[in-house]
Parts: sequence; C-alpha cells; structure tokens
Amino acid sequence: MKNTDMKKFTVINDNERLTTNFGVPIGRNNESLHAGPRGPTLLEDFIFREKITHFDHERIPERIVHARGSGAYGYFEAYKSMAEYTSASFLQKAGKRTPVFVRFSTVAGSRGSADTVRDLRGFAVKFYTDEGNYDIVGNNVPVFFIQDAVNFPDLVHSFKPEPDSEMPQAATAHDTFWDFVASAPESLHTVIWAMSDRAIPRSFRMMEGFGVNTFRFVNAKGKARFVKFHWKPVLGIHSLSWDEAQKIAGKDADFHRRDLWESIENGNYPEYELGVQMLEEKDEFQFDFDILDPTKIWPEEQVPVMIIGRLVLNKNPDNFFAETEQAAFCPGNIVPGIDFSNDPLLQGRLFSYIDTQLIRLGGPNFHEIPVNRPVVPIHNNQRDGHMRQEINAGKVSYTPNGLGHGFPEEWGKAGFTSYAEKMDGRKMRERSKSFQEYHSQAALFWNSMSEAEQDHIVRAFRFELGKVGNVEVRKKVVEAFAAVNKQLGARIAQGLGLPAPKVGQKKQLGIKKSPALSQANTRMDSIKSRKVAILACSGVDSTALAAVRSALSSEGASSEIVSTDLGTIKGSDGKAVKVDKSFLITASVMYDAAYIPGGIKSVELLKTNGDAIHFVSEAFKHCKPIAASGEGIGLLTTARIKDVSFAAEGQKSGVVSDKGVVTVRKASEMNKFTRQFVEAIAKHRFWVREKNDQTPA
Ligand code: HDE
Repeated sequence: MKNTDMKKFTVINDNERLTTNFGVPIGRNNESLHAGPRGPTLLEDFIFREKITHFDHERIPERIVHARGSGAYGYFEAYKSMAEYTSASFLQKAGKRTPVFVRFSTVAGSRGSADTVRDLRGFAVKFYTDEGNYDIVGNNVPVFFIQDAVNFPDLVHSFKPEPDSEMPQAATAHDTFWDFVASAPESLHTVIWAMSDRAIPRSFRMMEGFGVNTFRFVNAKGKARFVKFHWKPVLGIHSLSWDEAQKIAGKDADFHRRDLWESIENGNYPEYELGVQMLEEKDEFQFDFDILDPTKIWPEEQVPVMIIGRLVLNKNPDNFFAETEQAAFCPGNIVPGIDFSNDPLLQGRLFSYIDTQLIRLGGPNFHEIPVNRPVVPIHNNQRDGHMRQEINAGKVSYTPNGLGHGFPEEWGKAGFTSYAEKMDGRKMRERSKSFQEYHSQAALFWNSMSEAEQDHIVRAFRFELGKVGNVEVRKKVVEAFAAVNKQLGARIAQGLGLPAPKVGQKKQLGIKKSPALSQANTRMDSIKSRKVAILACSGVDSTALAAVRSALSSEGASSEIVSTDLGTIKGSDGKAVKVDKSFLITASVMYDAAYIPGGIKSVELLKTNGDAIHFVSEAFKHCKPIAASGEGIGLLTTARIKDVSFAAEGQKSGVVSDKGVVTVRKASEMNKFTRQFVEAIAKHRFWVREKNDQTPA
C-alpha cells in the first residue's frame, strides 16, 4: 500500500482555445445565434444552450447544517507509536505522515453568511490513510446540545431562521432556539459554552477541536479502550470580543476564511496537536456522569490528554466548489483499529451523513469526487448509479464467484473487524437514567471561568435573551441557569429587567473546577501571525517606525500602515513609506494591536481625523494592546483613553506598560519599548479594561 504526503489531483488550467463540453471548437463566444443581427435567438444554438444549462445547474443544495465553511489540505504526523492502544496504521510509527483535508465551518448560517457570528465551529478532518479514509467530524466545543440523534431535526429547526419570516440569519438570538433550550435541560451545558468566548474565535487557527462523541481504540490483540479526540491549537485559544465580532461581520464577512487562506499563502501554516483521552473498559462506570453521554466532557484533570501527533495545514484548495463544497465527511468513515461506542448521538450520526450526501451530491458515487477519494485503490462489486466515473471492465460483479476466480477477495483478519462488544438488551425507547443529570458540568464550566469570561457569558445571555420577544421564554431560561448557578441566573435576570429567580441551585456532582476549560490559562507565548496596525501620516518618525516594524516581523507578526489616503507618506528621513490601507477600507477590528509612532506633523494630522481617533478608542475598548511612542502618545489623550495610569502627555521618560497600553517618550528606550509591546501582543487581550465602560466606540 502506498501513502503520499499530499493528495494529488488533475487540475485543469484553461489556457487553451474554447470548446464545448464535448470538445467542439467554439468560433464566437460573445454572441448567441440570431435570425439576423436584431432577430430572435434560435433554439438550435447548442453552444448557447449548453452554456446556459450548465450555469443554471451550477448550485447544489447547501449543507443543511455547517453550510458556511472553509477548507485546507495538509498532513498529520504521528509523534509516537500508538500500537499498544490501536492498530490504526497511521498511528503505528513516529514520524509517519498522512495527508489530510480539513473543513472548518459555522453551524447555523447559510453558505453566504458571515464568519464571526456567535456559533459553534465545525472542525472536520479527513485522513487519507493507507488503510482508507478516516474522518474525525468534530466541533470546537467538546459537548453537544442533545443526547439522542432523534432530536437533531428539532434542535436544528429551533436555531435556524424562523420558518415564517426566515429571520434571523446565522444567529441563535431568537425565540424558537431559546424556547427549545428552556424545554430541553440536556442542552444547558452546551448552551453555556455557546455563550462563552469559545463561540467567537479570533481565528480557525486559534480554536480547539473535539471529536465530541466517544469512540474506541482497538489494538492488534483486539483489546479495546474508550477514546475521545482533542485538537489543541499551537497558537493557543483566543477569541474576539462580541462587539468586535458583530462589527467584523459587516466589515469583512469572510474574516475567518481570509485569515485561513492568507496564513497558508504566507507560510504561517495552521498547526494543532492531536490529543486522546483513553479509558479502560473496566472504568466505564467510575464517574459521576455517563461516559457515553455527548453532553458531558471527561475533565482533563480526571482523564489526562495524551498528545500523539500534529496536524499541519499547508495548502489551499485550487477550487472552492470542487474541493471544499463537495467534501463529504462522515463519522462512519473509520479504519481498522478504531471503532464506535454506543453513544446514541454517534449512532444516529452514522446514518445521517451518508444520507445527506446522497441528496446534496446527487447520488451514491460521491466517493469518486477527487476530494473524497481514498489514496488507496478501491475494489468491490458496487456498480453504476448517477454520474459513475469508474469504468468497471468484465462480466463479474458479484461474489461468491468462480468466473472471476473469487476476486475481489476478502482480507479476512487483516481487514476491518468490528469490536466484538457483547450486546444484550430489550428493545425500548428510553433514555438511560445515567444520562439524566444536566447541571453539574454546566456549573463546572461556569466555575472554571475567569472573572472576565464570566462577564462575557452574562452579557451574551443578556444579548441573546434580550432579542427574545416572548417574556415567558426569557424567564424559563433564566430559571434554568439559576439552577446551574444562582449568581449566574440573578445576573442574567438583572440585565433583562426580571426579578432574581427563586429557583434553587442544584448540587454540583463531580469535580468543581477544571482549569483546562478557561482561555485565561491558554498559551500566550507568541505573536506569530498577529496583525498590527500602524497609524501614520507624512512626517512620521522613521526611526521609531523602522524599529517597531523590524521587532514585529522578527517575532513573526505582520504590520500595515494605515493612513488617511492610499499611496505613500513621507517619513521624517525624507523617504517614502507605502500606505497599506486607508481608514476608509479598514478598521481597528481587523487587527490584533495598534501602534502610533511619533512625528509631530503625522500625529497632529491624526488628532484631527475622526477615523484615527475612533480607531484608537475602539482598539482600547476591545482590550487590544496599543503602543505609542514620542508625540504618538498625544493621540491616546485625544482618543480619551483614560483609566490607564500612564502619565500620557506628562510622561517624560521611561517605558510605561499598563493594561496593555505601552508608551515611551525617548528614542533611546525603543528597545525596551518594542519588547514590552511584543509581550503585550502575546497576551492577546487585556479584559480588565472592560471595567471602564466610559470609553466611546
Ligand atoms: Fe453533524 N451533520 N450531526 N455534528 N456535523 C452534518 O452532514 C448530524 C453533530 C458536524 O465540514 C451534516 O455533510 C446529526 C455533532 C460537522 O462538511 C448532517 C447529528 C458534531 C459537520 C449532520 C449531528 C457534528 C456536520 C450536514 C446529531 C460534532 C460539517 C452536512 C446526532 C462532533 C462537516 C453533512 C463538513 C455536518 C448530521 C451532530 C459535527 C446533516 C444527525 C455532535 C463538523 O449529516
């Protein structure tokens, strides 16, 4: 069997002369066939009809959920042999590489909806292994809203736009979703994740991924263990602020797609580590929750995550439709060494994905679409169907056979063998009692959050429920979350003008806190691929500008000059500096940090420019690192950035770094200044600033 690092497809570049789809040379392409120069178009114009008919059929149904997405190719590399736990061939040897295709998505919105809406993100990985395709079809949140797949259509109907008005798009802030939540307490845990910063990631490159469902690893001896999959982003887990996310949705609906595309084009390859949590079968009943319940995590403090490999995304698709849109993932695509558990959500998913591809991709041959094809050959007796590409030669398309000498032949023990789990039960439509505890892990999540993260959750609830028209629904949701945590319920209620709910807080089972859940504990050691805006006009201090730009680029960040107009500005050394963006075409929300260099003329111009002032105060409001040197400090004062104890205009010397605002007066201290600015950017956000709500923007 052969394994390649990168999947290879034939890509057609149309740099030849025009033909029809059947190869007929086209003489003229810009006029249809008329009866006379001003007469009607003739039905016999087969060139026109072919072109228009093909166009009329260009769209296929979008995915019923996860319609909005972006994909990329790359590879998975195993860190070590996992032979002790699984016979999966791609995990047998340290250093072994397997090609992958990954698709990230939002869940609720249509294909053309904005990237930065509040939603869970899909994180689907297709491994083209040398024993067939293996898909981990996960999300960026480790739990799901429901326990049994039979409720999936109900859940999705509740969060999709309401059927009468088809509003709102890509948003859960409406009556039907919250009515469902109020009626389905099993959703509480996932809902609190969805109200947290996890649901507004800064980038696909900065979010975790989870297989969510419980699977099995099975080793060569047939011994099985339960397993859960985790993807850990090398850049850490970082999020936007809610105000920022909403503004970006208008300024650049493709924000995450563009970020992924550009990062790959620039060589900043997104990278994640694969982790597994494994449980011995004998420990199945050792927890306060059921390990098959997809609304529960296995806290990392109780079941450690073993890091076993890395995923690197290093190639953009050539054609969005052919690859990303036609990619067909299925949690049922597994390989020898991996198996399912009885998680009732997973069991339903095993049916749904192929079923949906049949309508979406138009028939049973979607496995022949290049992005879905395995890298190993396919041999079986399946034949025909819509759009069959394979030309199967010969008469024999059945087994057992004699005429074909028994081929294609079975693999026997070397082929996929299902784990011989013992089954014994009566048929019933019942939910296991062990699934009927809904509050403890929602409380675990809440208790594990930093103060800022808790504030964000409260505000998200107030926002979403504030948009719910039915007051009874609001009240029921507040009561449901008061049962998770009394203070949480009371705080949501206050923002909605409701009395604090009288419902008692439920007793929390299991561990009380899990530090791994808080983004405050994520990696903050790098500014690689961060984007910094430099606000400047003619007269900008060339020395300071050069020092900061070179410090940023040596740490792997990029910077853009933002000014009043495109073209060039003149630096204090007389040299021209290229302007990358004007205030008209960009905004602070497109950057991770801002810097204002000195230079009297430059700063005086910025101080009289409303867009520049707004840029700085908005960056401050969104808690981003801001640096200013020399006269640049003056713009901070004009932008009414108060509440930071740096002595703004009065600052004579020294570098002051306070709540992510870094300033310096003297050029002699630029080194220390740039170092502190870099450190501030690595921290991502200074949420403590949210305490000051007087900042305009
Ligand atoms: Fe999916 N899901 N799902 N889902 N899901 C689909 O398949 C479904 C669930 C996830 O980038 C659909 O090809 C059911 C959990 C991702 O193409 C559909 C249930 C998780 C993607 C479907 C779930 C996911 C999908 C729609 C409840 C996280 C996008 C289009 C039992 C572990 C994959 C398609 C891509 C897509 C069904 C729940 C993740 C309808 C019935 C839990 C990332 O088949």
